[in-house]
Amino acid sequence: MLRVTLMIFALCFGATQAMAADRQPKEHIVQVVSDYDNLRMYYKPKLVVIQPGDTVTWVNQAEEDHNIVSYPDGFPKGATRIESPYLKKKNERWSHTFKSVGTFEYHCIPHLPMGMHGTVIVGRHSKAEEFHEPTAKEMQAYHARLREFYDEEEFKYTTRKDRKASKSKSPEKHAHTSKN
Ligand SMILES: [Cu+2]
Repeated sequence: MLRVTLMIFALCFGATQAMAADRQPKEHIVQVVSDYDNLRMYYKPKLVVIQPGDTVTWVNQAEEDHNIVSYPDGFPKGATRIESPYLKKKNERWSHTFKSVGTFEYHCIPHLPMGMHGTVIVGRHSKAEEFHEPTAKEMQAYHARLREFYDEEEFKYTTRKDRKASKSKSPEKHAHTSKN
């Protein structure tokens, strides 16, 4: 893993001007916690702030099915969406090296209603308009994944755009203006 990380680092190095020349890429560990006593499933820490080229490794703390999946509109434009396979066994791990700057919002599909979500900020925060805008096809695929666990009535996922639209319908005035 380290060798691969270093190789990616070497490949990206020339293009990533923001990265300090003397900085080595780091690995950040996020524990994937199943707290059966308190009926909670969560990522610990819930937020990691890293630099481009760093790797985040999620480690399953129990024998429980969890995954790490980006919301369709929860990652920066031009970046790769993250979706892990299921971590099933205790100590099973999955790593992702983040090359693009911005905010990545993710969650665990089966435990989303329990609030199992997390955030990775790479370099700096994304502005709302910098997030990936999902295509209809991507939304369909994402809803198909959710339907493996929930029916439509049980779970509705709205995009950033939907939320913005429903917000602007309210009589409340906002200072910002829309680009559209
Ligand atoms: Cu989970």
